[in-house]
Amino acid sequence: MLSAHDIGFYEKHGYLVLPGQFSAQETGLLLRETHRLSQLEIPQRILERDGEQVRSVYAVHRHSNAFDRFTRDLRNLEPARALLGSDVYIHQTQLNPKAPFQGDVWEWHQDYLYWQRDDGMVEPRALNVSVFLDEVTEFNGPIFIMPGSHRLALDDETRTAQDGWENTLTADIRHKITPDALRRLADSLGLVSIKGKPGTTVVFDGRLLHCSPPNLSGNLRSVIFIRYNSVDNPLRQIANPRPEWLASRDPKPLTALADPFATTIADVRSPV
Ligand code: 6CS
Ligand code: FE
Repeated sequence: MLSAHDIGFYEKHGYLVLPGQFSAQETGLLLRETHRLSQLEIPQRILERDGEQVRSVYAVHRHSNAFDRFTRDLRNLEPARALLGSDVYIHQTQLNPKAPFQGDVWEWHQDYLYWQRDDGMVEPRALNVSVFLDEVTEFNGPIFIMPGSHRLALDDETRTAQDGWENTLTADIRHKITPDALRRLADSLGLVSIKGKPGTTVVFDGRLLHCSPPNLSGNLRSVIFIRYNSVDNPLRQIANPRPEWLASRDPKPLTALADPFATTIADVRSPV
Protein backbone atom coordinates (compact mmCIF):
# COMPACT_ATOMS: atom_id res chain seq x y z
CA MET A 1 0.00 0.00 0.00
CA LEU A 2 1.28 3.44 -0.92
CA SER A 3 1.27 6.03 1.86
CA ALA A 4 -0.27 9.49 1.47
CA HIS A 5 3.32 10.79 1.36
CA ASP A 6 4.17 8.42 -1.53
CA ILE A 7 1.14 9.58 -3.50
CA GLY A 8 1.91 13.25 -2.83
CA PHE A 9 5.55 12.76 -3.89
CA TYR A 10 4.48 11.03 -7.12
CA GLU A 11 1.96 13.71 -8.00
CA LYS A 12 4.51 16.47 -7.42
CA HIS A 13 7.61 14.91 -8.99
CA GLY A 14 6.17 12.36 -11.45
CA TYR A 15 8.03 9.37 -10.02
CA LEU A 16 8.44 7.26 -6.90
CA VAL A 17 11.24 4.91 -5.80
CA LEU A 18 10.22 1.91 -3.67
CA PRO A 19 13.31 -0.07 -2.55
CA GLY A 20 13.17 -3.70 -1.42
CA GLN A 21 9.93 -4.66 -3.17
CA PHE A 22 11.17 -8.07 -4.40
CA SER A 23 13.51 -10.63 -2.81
CA ALA A 24 16.78 -11.94 -4.26
CA GLN A 25 15.02 -15.24 -4.93
CA GLU A 26 12.33 -13.46 -6.94
CA THR A 27 14.70 -11.29 -8.99
CA GLY A 28 16.88 -14.40 -9.50
CA LEU A 29 13.93 -16.25 -11.01
CA LEU A 30 13.17 -13.32 -13.34
CA LEU A 31 16.85 -13.10 -14.36
CA ARG A 32 16.75 -16.76 -15.40
CA GLU A 33 13.65 -15.95 -17.44
CA THR A 34 15.45 -12.92 -18.90
CA HIS A 35 18.23 -15.21 -20.08
CA ARG A 36 15.75 -17.66 -21.63
CA LEU A 37 13.68 -14.95 -23.34
CA SER A 38 16.80 -13.25 -24.72
CA GLN A 39 17.58 -16.40 -26.68
CA LEU A 40 14.18 -16.66 -28.38
CA GLU A 41 14.26 -15.64 -32.03
CA ILE A 42 10.95 -13.76 -32.07
CA PRO A 43 9.84 -10.40 -33.56
CA GLN A 44 9.47 -9.04 -30.02
CA ARG A 45 13.24 -9.34 -29.52
CA ILE A 46 15.11 -6.18 -30.61
CA LEU A 47 18.90 -6.22 -31.04
CA GLU A 48 21.47 -3.48 -30.44
CA ARG A 49 23.25 -1.78 -33.35
CA ASP A 50 25.88 -4.56 -33.32
CA GLY A 51 23.15 -6.99 -34.43
CA GLU A 52 24.09 -9.40 -31.64
CA GLN A 53 23.33 -8.16 -28.15
CA VAL A 54 19.70 -8.04 -27.06
CA ARG A 55 18.41 -4.49 -26.50
CA SER A 56 14.83 -5.30 -25.52
CA VAL A 57 12.26 -8.06 -25.44
CA TYR A 58 8.67 -6.79 -25.62
CA ALA A 59 5.47 -8.54 -24.51
CA VAL A 60 7.36 -10.74 -22.07
CA HIS A 61 4.12 -11.34 -20.16
CA ARG A 62 2.89 -13.25 -23.22
CA HIS A 63 6.01 -15.37 -23.51
CA SER A 64 6.65 -16.18 -19.88
CA ASN A 65 4.40 -17.48 -17.15
CA ALA A 66 6.71 -15.89 -14.57
CA PHE A 67 6.46 -12.42 -16.13
CA ASP A 68 2.73 -12.83 -16.71
CA ARG A 69 2.25 -13.56 -13.02
CA PHE A 70 4.68 -10.77 -12.11
CA THR A 71 2.45 -8.17 -13.87
CA ARG A 72 -0.46 -9.32 -11.70
CA ASP A 73 1.48 -9.34 -8.41
CA LEU A 74 -0.12 -6.88 -6.01
CA ARG A 75 3.23 -5.16 -5.42
CA ASN A 76 3.13 -4.01 -9.06
CA LEU A 77 -0.60 -3.76 -9.66
CA GLU A 78 -1.62 -1.92 -6.51
CA PRO A 79 0.61 1.18 -6.99
CA ALA A 80 -0.55 1.41 -10.61
CA ARG A 81 -4.22 1.24 -9.61
CA ALA A 82 -3.78 3.69 -6.74
CA LEU A 83 -1.93 6.28 -8.83
CA LEU A 84 -4.19 5.99 -11.88
CA GLY A 85 -7.34 5.83 -9.74
CA SER A 86 -8.94 2.94 -11.61
CA ASP A 87 -8.52 -0.63 -12.74
CA VAL A 88 -5.67 -1.08 -15.22
CA TYR A 89 -4.60 -3.26 -18.14
CA ILE A 90 -1.19 -3.75 -19.75
CA HIS A 91 -0.41 -1.43 -22.63
CA GLN A 92 3.09 -2.86 -23.11
CA THR A 93 5.85 -4.76 -21.31
CA GLN A 94 9.53 -4.31 -22.12
CA LEU A 95 12.52 -6.17 -20.71
CA ASN A 96 15.82 -4.31 -21.16
CA PRO A 97 18.87 -6.49 -20.46
CA LYS A 98 21.33 -3.70 -21.18
CA ALA A 99 24.47 -5.48 -22.35
CA PRO A 100 27.96 -4.45 -21.21
CA PHE A 101 29.66 -2.05 -23.68
CA GLN A 102 27.08 -2.66 -26.47
CA GLY A 103 24.08 -1.67 -24.33
CA ASP A 104 23.26 1.63 -25.99
CA VAL A 105 21.79 4.97 -24.93
CA TRP A 106 18.07 5.74 -24.65
CA GLU A 107 17.86 9.40 -25.59
CA TRP A 108 15.70 11.80 -23.57
CA HIS A 109 12.02 11.14 -24.26
CA GLN A 110 8.49 11.03 -22.90
CA ASP A 111 6.90 7.59 -23.37
CA TYR A 112 3.45 9.12 -23.68
CA LEU A 113 4.36 10.83 -26.98
CA TYR A 114 4.83 7.36 -28.49
CA TRP A 115 1.66 5.98 -27.01
CA GLN A 116 -0.34 9.04 -28.09
CA ARG A 117 1.05 9.49 -31.59
CA ASP A 118 1.87 5.92 -32.58
CA ASP A 119 -0.83 4.01 -30.67
CA GLY A 120 -3.79 6.42 -30.31
CA MET A 121 -3.76 6.75 -26.51
CA VAL A 122 -6.26 9.45 -25.64
CA GLU A 123 -5.11 10.76 -22.26
CA PRO A 124 -1.87 10.50 -20.25
CA ARG A 125 -3.44 8.09 -17.76
CA ALA A 126 -0.70 5.46 -18.11
CA LEU A 127 2.47 4.85 -16.14
CA ASN A 128 5.57 2.70 -15.87
CA VAL A 129 6.21 0.26 -13.07
CA SER A 130 9.87 -0.62 -13.57
CA VAL A 131 11.73 -3.13 -11.42
CA PHE A 132 15.49 -3.54 -11.21
CA LEU A 133 16.46 -7.20 -11.66
CA ASP A 134 20.18 -6.34 -11.26
CA GLU A 135 21.73 -3.65 -9.10
CA VAL A 136 21.64 -0.36 -11.03
CA THR A 137 24.74 1.77 -10.51
CA GLU A 138 26.21 4.96 -11.97
CA PHE A 139 28.25 2.73 -14.31
CA ASN A 140 25.69 0.43 -15.90
CA GLY A 141 23.13 2.77 -17.43
CA PRO A 142 20.89 4.14 -14.67
CA ILE A 143 17.69 5.99 -15.60
CA PHE A 144 18.04 9.78 -15.57
CA ILE A 145 14.88 11.79 -15.06
CA MET A 146 13.77 15.42 -14.87
CA PRO A 147 11.49 15.66 -11.82
CA GLY A 148 8.26 17.53 -12.49
CA SER A 149 8.49 17.14 -16.28
CA HIS A 150 5.33 14.97 -16.24
CA ARG A 151 3.32 18.18 -16.12
CA LEU A 152 4.64 19.34 -19.49
CA ALA A 153 3.19 18.81 -22.96
CA LEU A 154 6.21 19.13 -25.24
CA ASP A 155 4.51 18.75 -28.61
CA ASP A 156 5.97 21.99 -29.96
CA GLU A 157 9.46 21.01 -28.84
CA THR A 158 9.31 17.55 -30.42
CA ARG A 159 10.69 16.59 -33.81
CA THR A 160 9.63 13.32 -35.44
CA ALA A 161 12.80 12.30 -37.21
CA GLN A 162 12.12 8.85 -38.58
CA ASP A 163 9.20 7.14 -40.25
CA GLY A 164 8.06 3.68 -39.29
CA TRP A 165 7.27 2.14 -35.93
CA GLU A 166 10.56 0.22 -35.82
CA ASN A 167 12.21 3.54 -34.93
CA THR A 168 10.24 3.70 -31.72
CA LEU A 169 12.41 0.85 -30.42
CA THR A 170 15.99 1.62 -31.44
CA ALA A 171 18.69 3.93 -30.11
CA ASP A 172 17.91 6.47 -32.88
CA ILE A 173 14.46 7.22 -31.48
CA ARG A 174 11.51 8.56 -33.44
CA HIS A 175 10.18 11.48 -31.38
CA LYS A 176 13.05 13.66 -30.18
CA ILE A 177 12.82 16.67 -27.87
CA THR A 178 14.90 19.55 -29.23
CA PRO A 179 18.29 20.19 -27.54
CA ASP A 180 17.20 23.77 -26.73
CA ALA A 181 14.14 22.54 -24.85
CA LEU A 182 16.17 19.87 -23.03
CA ARG A 183 18.78 22.43 -21.95
CA ARG A 184 16.13 24.81 -20.66
CA LEU A 185 14.26 22.06 -18.82
CA ALA A 186 17.40 20.53 -17.30
CA ASP A 187 18.36 23.98 -15.97
CA SER A 188 14.96 24.64 -14.45
CA LEU A 189 14.00 21.15 -13.22
CA GLY A 190 17.40 19.56 -12.52
CA LEU A 191 18.38 15.96 -13.13
CA VAL A 192 18.07 12.87 -10.92
CA SER A 193 19.85 9.58 -11.60
CA ILE A 194 17.99 6.60 -10.15
CA LYS A 195 20.13 3.78 -8.80
CA GLY A 196 19.28 0.90 -6.50
CA LYS A 197 19.57 -2.71 -5.44
CA PRO A 198 17.84 -5.57 -7.25
CA GLY A 199 14.16 -5.63 -6.31
CA THR A 200 13.83 -1.82 -6.32
CA THR A 201 10.69 -0.49 -8.02
CA VAL A 202 10.56 2.86 -9.80
CA VAL A 203 7.08 4.04 -10.74
CA PHE A 204 6.97 6.93 -13.20
CA ASP A 205 4.38 8.90 -15.11
CA GLY A 206 4.11 8.27 -18.87
CA ARG A 207 5.05 11.91 -19.48
CA LEU A 208 8.13 12.05 -17.22
CA LEU A 209 11.20 12.99 -19.27
CA HIS A 210 13.77 10.23 -18.93
CA CYS A 211 16.77 8.66 -20.66
CA SER A 212 19.59 6.25 -19.87
CA PRO A 213 23.27 6.21 -20.82
CA PRO A 214 25.11 3.15 -22.17
CA ASN A 215 26.21 0.34 -19.90
CA LEU A 216 29.97 0.77 -19.48
CA SER A 217 30.31 -1.74 -16.66
CA GLY A 218 31.31 -5.33 -17.42
CA ASN A 219 27.93 -6.87 -16.54
CA LEU A 220 24.34 -7.00 -17.72
CA ARG A 221 21.88 -4.47 -16.27
CA SER A 222 18.36 -5.87 -16.55
CA VAL A 223 15.24 -3.84 -15.86
CA ILE A 224 11.63 -4.86 -16.55
CA PHE A 225 9.11 -2.13 -17.48
CA ILE A 226 5.37 -2.76 -17.15
CA ARG A 227 3.29 -0.02 -18.79
CA TYR A 228 -0.17 0.00 -17.25
CA ASN A 229 -2.97 2.05 -18.74
CA SER A 230 -6.28 2.96 -17.08
CA VAL A 231 -9.17 0.81 -18.33
CA ASP A 232 -11.01 4.13 -18.76
CA ASN A 233 -8.45 5.24 -21.36
CA PRO A 234 -8.59 2.62 -24.16
CA LEU A 235 -6.74 3.30 -27.43
CA ARG A 236 -8.74 4.88 -30.22
CA GLN A 237 -8.68 3.46 -33.74
CA ILE A 238 -5.87 4.93 -35.83
CA ALA A 239 -4.44 4.33 -39.29
CA ASN A 240 -1.43 1.96 -39.33
CA PRO A 241 -1.44 1.03 -35.63
CA ARG A 242 1.67 -0.57 -34.17
CA PRO A 243 1.51 -4.32 -33.57
CA GLU A 244 -0.59 -5.56 -30.68
CA TRP A 245 2.57 -6.72 -28.88
CA LEU A 246 3.68 -3.07 -28.59
CA ALA A 247 0.28 -1.55 -27.87
CA SER A 248 -2.47 -3.80 -26.57
CA ARG A 249 -6.01 -3.03 -27.71
CA ASP A 250 -7.67 -5.24 -25.09
CA PRO A 251 -8.50 -3.05 -22.06
CA LYS A 252 -9.70 -5.96 -19.92
CA PRO A 253 -8.95 -5.18 -16.24
CA LEU A 254 -6.13 -7.20 -14.72
CA THR A 255 -6.98 -9.41 -11.79
CA ALA A 256 -4.50 -9.46 -8.91
CA LEU A 257 -2.91 -12.70 -7.75
CA ALA A 258 -3.77 -13.83 -4.26
CA ASP A 259 -0.12 -14.82 -3.61
CA PRO A 260 3.34 -13.49 -4.51
CA PHE A 261 4.02 -14.25 -8.19
CA ALA A 262 6.75 -16.84 -7.59
CA THR A 263 4.65 -19.06 -5.33
CA THR A 264 3.62 -21.39 -8.18
CA ILE A 265 5.72 -21.06 -11.29
CA ALA A 266 5.85 -23.24 -14.34
CA ASP A 267 8.86 -21.57 -15.89
CA VAL A 268 8.25 -22.10 -19.58
CA ARG A 269 5.36 -21.11 -21.78
CA SER A 270 5.29 -21.40 -25.53
CA PRO A 271 5.33 -18.14 -27.52
CA VAL A 272 1.96 -16.80 -28.66
O1 6CS B 1 7.65 2.99 -28.36
C1 6CS B 1 7.36 2.81 -27.19
O2 6CS B 1 6.23 2.55 -26.83
C2 6CS B 1 8.49 2.88 -26.24
N1 6CS B 1 9.47 3.75 -26.81
C3 6CS B 1 10.31 4.42 -26.13
C4 6CS B 1 11.37 5.20 -26.78
N2 6CS B 1 10.25 4.40 -24.79
C5 6CS B 1 9.32 3.59 -24.09
C6 6CS B 1 8.08 3.38 -24.89
O3 6CS B 1 7.23 2.51 -24.26
FE1 FE C 1 10.95 5.29 -22.04
